[in-house]
Amino acid sequence: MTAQTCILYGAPVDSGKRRRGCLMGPDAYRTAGLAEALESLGHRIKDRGNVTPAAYEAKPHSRLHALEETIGWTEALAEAAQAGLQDGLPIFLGGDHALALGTVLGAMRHAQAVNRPLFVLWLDAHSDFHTPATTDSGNLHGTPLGYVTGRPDFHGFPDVHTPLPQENIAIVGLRSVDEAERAALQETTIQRVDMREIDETGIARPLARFLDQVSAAGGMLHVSLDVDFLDPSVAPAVGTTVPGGATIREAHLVMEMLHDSGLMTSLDLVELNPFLDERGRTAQLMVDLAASALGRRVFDRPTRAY
Ligand code: Z70
Ligand code: MN
Ligand code: MN
Ligand code: MN
Repeated sequence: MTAQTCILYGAPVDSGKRRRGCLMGPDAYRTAGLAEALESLGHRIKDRGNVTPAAYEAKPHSRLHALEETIGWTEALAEAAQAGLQDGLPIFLGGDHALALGTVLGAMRHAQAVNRPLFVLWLDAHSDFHTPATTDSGNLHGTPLGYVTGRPDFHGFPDVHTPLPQENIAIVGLRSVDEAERAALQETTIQRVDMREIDETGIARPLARFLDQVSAAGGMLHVSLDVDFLDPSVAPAVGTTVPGGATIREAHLVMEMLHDSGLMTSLDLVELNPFLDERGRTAQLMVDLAASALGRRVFDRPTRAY
């Protein structure tokens, strides 16, 4: 296995929704032993501590929650992602999913600088494809895929100069999509793998299809893992529980396939709310999944059967 330089960034973003607690995520991951787990796999670990948002002035809004703070996080995390990608494989310890407004933007800037295409694997119950104009909840954690694909109405956010091509995105685990998102997604070439498809074909087949596409294009791959990709019975530490999610085994398989592909270049761990956890089990599961993505395995298994 190739040793990597894993660069940990705490991203205690709690502005993407109203229920508080994701700001405790970075400490929970450190307490659960993320650095030690990756180190034991032979990787070099650099923990750069927690990112802080760029200066902002909060204003009251009728619809959008914590808009200015989220813009501040977007600016700071885009810079962190760009810096991290120059030095190794950045891992963002969230924080809610609004952090991906910044991390994916930074990954896009980096990919453009090195002249490689960027792909995004979004492991989530939700599609997070809203814009500030279409969101009913006003929660900006529901918007990052809308932002990076160049949808309108992200006033005040850093300019997305070259949007991410829709066909470079796969969302896996879908089971809660708002009507406005569904209508907009239907018009796109974003690859959508819902729980029905996972039940019908297994999770390996659609994932392998996507990884083959990334590989053929010589692409970089940003992976954004939302805790609610998992079923709430095994991952209770999340504000928006949606029943019918991925099992521990499906999630580990995804991570093991990502490792075997050698394609992952950056990783978000998002939406962990330690205030809602049960004796740290969700934080521990997320650490174990990150370890699988970085090479932990039971046995080597060189051939792919799908
Ligand atoms: C809903 C909204 C969302 C994550 C919840 C939910 C969005 N579509 N995203 N949890 N990670 O409020 O926009
Ligand atoms: Mn408000
Ligand atoms: Mn999400
Ligand atoms: Mn979600």
